[in-house]
Amino acid sequence: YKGEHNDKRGALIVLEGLDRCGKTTQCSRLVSFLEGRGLSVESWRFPDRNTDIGGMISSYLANGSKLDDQTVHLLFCANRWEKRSLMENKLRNGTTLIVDRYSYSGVSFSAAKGLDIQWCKAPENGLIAPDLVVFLEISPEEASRRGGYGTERYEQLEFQRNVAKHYQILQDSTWKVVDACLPPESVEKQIQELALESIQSCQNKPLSAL
Ligand code: DGP
Ligand code: NA
Ligand code: NA
Repeated sequence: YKGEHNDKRGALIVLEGLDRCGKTTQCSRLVSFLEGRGLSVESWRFPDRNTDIGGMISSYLANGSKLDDQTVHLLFCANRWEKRSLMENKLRNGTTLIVDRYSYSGVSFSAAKGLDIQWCKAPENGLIAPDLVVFLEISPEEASRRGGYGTERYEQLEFQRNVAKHYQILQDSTWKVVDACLPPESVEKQIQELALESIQSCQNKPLSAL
């Protein structure tokens, strides 16, 4: 006998957006909400700074190490690849993953530096495709006013404008755009509805690849 729970796969739900769009807060609120519904759910984020590769990324972001743009791009990507099989196991075992950033950050941030977008996309191919991408939309100017940027490498207005342009290029019909400037409770509610719908409807779809 295989319980109903084990027959259902989890959903891969990604939140994307510029730095300071509120993603991290919304991710944890969504996880609490889904847990409250008795669902099996985990909070993930990329970069995952807890691996060796993640440590290299973290030091790069803190401006502590100089690496060329291509090398950094491949490190971020490798950081997703090193979590791929665990991700697949969790999803197949019925756990929904709420992921703070994924390949879209990878491509947008690197292409914003001037790297060719197709070159950036290539190594992401084969990673698990999300069931839902929630894009928290905010203007770079508005984001920069939110408590100010920290000291990390990418947290600069001009660069974030460029990232925003590339997010726009990547956006497709599977993305759900949520206005990040609405009151937080309203943003939260919209994301909850999108997530529940995605968890429901992914049951009929096999896992697929980017
Ligand atoms: P976070 O921990 O979410 O604040 O992300 C750290 C910074 O790294 C943030 O400015 C976004 C950026 N970032 C996230 N993923 C990638 C990626 O795959 N490639 C590049 N180049 N930057 C990324
Ligand atoms: Na950040
Ligand atoms: Na964040």
